[in-house]
Amino acid sequence: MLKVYNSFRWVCLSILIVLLTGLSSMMAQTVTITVQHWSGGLYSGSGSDCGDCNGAPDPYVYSRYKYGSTGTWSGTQGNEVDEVNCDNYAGRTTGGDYVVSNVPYTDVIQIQIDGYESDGFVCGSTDGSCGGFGTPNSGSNNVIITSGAGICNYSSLYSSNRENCNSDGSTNDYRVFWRYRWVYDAASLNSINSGGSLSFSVASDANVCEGADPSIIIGSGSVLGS
Ligand SMILES: [Ca+2]
Ligand SMILES: [Ca+2]
Ligand SMILES: [Ca+2]
Ligand SMILES: [Ca+2]
Repeated sequence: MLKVYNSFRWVCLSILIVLLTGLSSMMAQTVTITVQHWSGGLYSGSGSDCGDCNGAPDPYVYSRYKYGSTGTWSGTQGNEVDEVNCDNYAGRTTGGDYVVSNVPYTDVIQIQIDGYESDGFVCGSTDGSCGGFGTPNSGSNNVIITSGAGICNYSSLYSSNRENCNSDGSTNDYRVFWRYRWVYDAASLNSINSGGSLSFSVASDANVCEGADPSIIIGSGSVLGS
């Protein structure tokens, strides 16, 4: 009899574990992130070639992003601006924000960098080419999404460095400044508008961004009209 009771107890315990596991995966919170290449350029770092045969250097610097667990690399963002001296940085001139949803709440943002110092035919081939995207040698990478910035607001600027890129007899280091923001997925007011319920114990229901989605939220937290 005791043996039967023990078996029954184990079956109950197993069912409970399965239920709890399923419940926790259903409740796994996801977020939407927006990542921006803010600016980029040559930095003197470990010894960039800061000269140019035609005025100041012409740094073309690119970045791309992904979230750590299962994301694929974003499109390219970057700056292509001539006559920018070392340790000066040009704002983004190409590519748009990387925006992606369904990112696990606990994930990280990763960055890769590419760059070269553009030269026309007068100066031979381009200097200090990285030859493609690669992992930063120093600076920020693998930034934990929810601890690097508060909900809704942009983070401070992060800086990430790709170093020792070499071509045409020159070695260059490149720096990218970037920032990001995040919000919870599943705008709760959409569901209440369609007859659903609103629970302030659910993170995605209790946080909406001023001036964002939905746009009717104003600074006081009031909901205007319908
Ligand atoms: Ca050069
Ligand atoms: Ca130049
Ligand atoms: Ca040049
Ligand atoms: Ca050259």
